[in-house]
Amino acid sequence: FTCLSISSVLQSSPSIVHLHSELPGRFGNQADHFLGSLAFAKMLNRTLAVPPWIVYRHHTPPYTNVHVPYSDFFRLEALSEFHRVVSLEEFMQKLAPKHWPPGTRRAYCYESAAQRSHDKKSCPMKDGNPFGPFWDHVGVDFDESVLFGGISFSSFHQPHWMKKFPASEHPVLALPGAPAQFPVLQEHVRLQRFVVWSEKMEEEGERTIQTHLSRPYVGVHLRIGVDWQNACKLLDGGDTGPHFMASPQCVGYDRQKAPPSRPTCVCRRSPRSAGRSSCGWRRRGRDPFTSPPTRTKSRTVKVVTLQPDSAQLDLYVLGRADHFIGNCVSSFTAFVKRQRDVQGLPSSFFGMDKPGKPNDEL
Ligand SMILES: Nc1nc2c(ncn2[C@@H]2O[C@H](COP(=O)(O)OP(=O)(O)OP(=O)(O)O)[C@@H](O)[C@H]2O)c(=O)[nH]1
Ligand SMILES: *[C@@H]1O[C@H](CO)[C@@H](O)[C@H](O)[C@H]1NC(C)=O
Repeated sequence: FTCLSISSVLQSSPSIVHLHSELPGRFGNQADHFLGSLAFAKMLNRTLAVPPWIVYRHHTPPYTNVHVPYSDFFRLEALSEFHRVVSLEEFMQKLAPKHWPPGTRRAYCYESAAQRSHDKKSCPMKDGNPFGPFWDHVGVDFDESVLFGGISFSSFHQPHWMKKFPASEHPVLALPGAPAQFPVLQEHVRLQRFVVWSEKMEEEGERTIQTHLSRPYVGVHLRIGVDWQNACKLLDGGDTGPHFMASPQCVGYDRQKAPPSRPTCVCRRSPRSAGRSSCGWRRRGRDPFTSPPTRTKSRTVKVVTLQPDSAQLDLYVLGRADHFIGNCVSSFTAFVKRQRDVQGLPSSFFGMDKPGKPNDEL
C-alpha cells in the first residue's frame, strides 16, 4: 500500500467538466482511492474522467503495466447515478482535442510535491511507475504546473477550491495523486453502491460460481505468502496504530473505540489461530503463510483455485458468497466487505471475536 497516487481532476467547458484520477497501488488500494476521487469530483461539481485500472505485471511478460478501462470491470452508467462521469478514454478521444489540446495541459499539485522536481516548480506528473507509463498510455505530456498549498481535499475546503480554481479559468484539473485518502474515509464508503460489476464480469462470475461451487459456500480471504509476513512484521513493530492499512473495515472508524492492541492480535491470530477460533481449522505441519487450510475439525474443505488468477473474479465470487470471512489487514477484503454491505450480506473477520457489524449506512 502506498500513499503515492496519480490523479487528475479534469474539467473541460463550463458545462462539461472532467475529473480523472489515476490510482496507484494494487487493486484494493486503487478502489479506495477511486471512491474518494469520485466524492471530490462531486464536491467540486466537476465531471470525473474515470481512469483505467492499472494492473501490474511484475512477474509475467511483457512486465509492463496493463491499463484496463473502468468499464471492463464495472458499469460506467451506475456511477452516473451519483455524478457526471466520462471515461478517460472517451475524454481523450472526443473532448480533449477541443477542450484540452496539447500545449495547454496544466498539472496541479501541492508546492511540497513540486519541491522534489529539478526546478522545484514542476509537478511530478510522470515520475516513476505507474505515473510515467500511465500518462504515456493516455498520450499526455504536461506543459505547465500550477502549485497550491494550504488546502486539503476534505469538504471543509470546498469553497477554497471553488474560489481558487473556477471552472471558467481552470477547465481541467489534472493532479499527480488521487484527491483522496487511503483507507477510504468513512463518509465515502457509501459510494461503493455505485460501483457495480459490468455485465461481462457478472456473467463470468456467475459461471465460475456455478461451475466450481455449490451453495451455500463460504468465501474466505486469506493473505498468504511474503506479503502477509511483511504486513505482520510491520504490525509487530508496534507503531502502526489501529488503522493500519484498511483495518477500519473491521475495527471501525472510531479511533477511541478501537483498542490499539487489536490489530496485532488480528495479525498474530490469523490465519493460524484465527482459523481455529472461527472455523475450527487445524494446522497439520503446514505453513499457514503459504498454503490455505484444507481441513476443518469435522470435514474436508474444498478449496477452489482459478487459473489464470484474476483479482476481479475473486472479488466477485467473494462478494456473492453466502458468508464471507476476511482479514482486517487488507484493502482487498475491504472491497469485498463494502460490496457485501451494499447487498446486506454478512461478513466476519479473522481474529475478531464478534462478527463484523453490518454498516448501517449502506
Ligand atoms: N487474485 C487475487 N488477488 C489478491 C487476493 N488478495 C490480494 N490480492 C492482490 O493483492 C493486492 C494486495 O492485497 P491486499 O490484501 O489488498 O493488501 P493491501 O496491502 O491492503 O493492498 P495494497 O495497498 O493494494 O497493496 C490486492 O489489491 C490484489 O491485487 C486474492 O484473494 N486474489
Ligand atoms: C454543476 O454543474 C452543472 C453542469 O455544469 C450545472 O448545470 C449546475 O448548475 C452546477 N451546479 C451547481 C450547484 O453549481
